[in-house]
Amino acid sequence: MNFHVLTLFPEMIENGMATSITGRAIEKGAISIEAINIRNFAFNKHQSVDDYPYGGGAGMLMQAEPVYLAWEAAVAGIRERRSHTATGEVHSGAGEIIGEMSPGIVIKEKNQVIAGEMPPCTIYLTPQGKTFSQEQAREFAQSEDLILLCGHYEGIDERVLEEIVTDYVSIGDYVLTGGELAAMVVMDAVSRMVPGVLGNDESAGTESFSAGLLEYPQYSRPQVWHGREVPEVLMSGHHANVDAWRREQSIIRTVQRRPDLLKTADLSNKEWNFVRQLKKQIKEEKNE
Ligand code: 6GU
Repeated sequence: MNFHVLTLFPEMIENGMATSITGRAIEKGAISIEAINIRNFAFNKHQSVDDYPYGGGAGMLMQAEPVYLAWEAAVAGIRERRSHTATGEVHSGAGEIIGEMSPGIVIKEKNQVIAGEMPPCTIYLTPQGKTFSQEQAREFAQSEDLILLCGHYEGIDERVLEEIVTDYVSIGDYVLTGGELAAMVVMDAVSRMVPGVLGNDESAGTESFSAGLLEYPQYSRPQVWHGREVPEVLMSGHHANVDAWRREQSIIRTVQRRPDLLKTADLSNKEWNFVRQLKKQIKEEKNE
């Protein structure tokens, strides 16, 4: 997975992703992150990247041209790398199409990419986008390259968005000062779906959220802390009982904290009855 981030603050992206699991994934080569500074593409008279909005109003807008040139540089880099990858893998013929690699890119001859290629997925991080989800993270993880566009000021000239953006993504209903943190949220969630990024220990529990239930509570040593005991069943060594207890705790927690998730949960009839019972109990407690 190769991330290409178009931003006015490349060091924020580089520093933010260099730590912990994503940092290790970069070192291992399971993911790569290229932060492209939009300011390097401000070739106009004043080397500016922002200007006042037509029609008036507060704040400044990012101009179309520097954003477009930064995007073109990202796409050119992707095509260049893909054409190299193609040589050696694809046997060249005399002009006819001889193979297909990296979705949408058709190889005609050695090192030659022809028309019909699709530009890579380009994500604009904006509170006006579709709310990001685990499902979307899984979809994005199928791409070999993702371009992420981070806005600043009051937004970006609409015309360049129309030309380059394939997906509008928000990370929640609140407003950030810029798209960088949102881009890092997306890259983190996508990265952990990429094979080789998580170790075996870390990948356990990955699917619980997508199954429509929250994770069960967990405990480690000591057995008593601040007078609080670890639930006895977890000390029993009885695996079936432990699994049953955890499943029940997941259901209780989901009903209490995120009842909206239950819509997508796959529960047995017995468990749905348990959910009804829990909901009734919560309602009664509220009325007391
Ligand atoms: Cl993706 N960008 C910005 N600037 N603010 C946000 C957001 C994104 N998602 C929620 N708030």
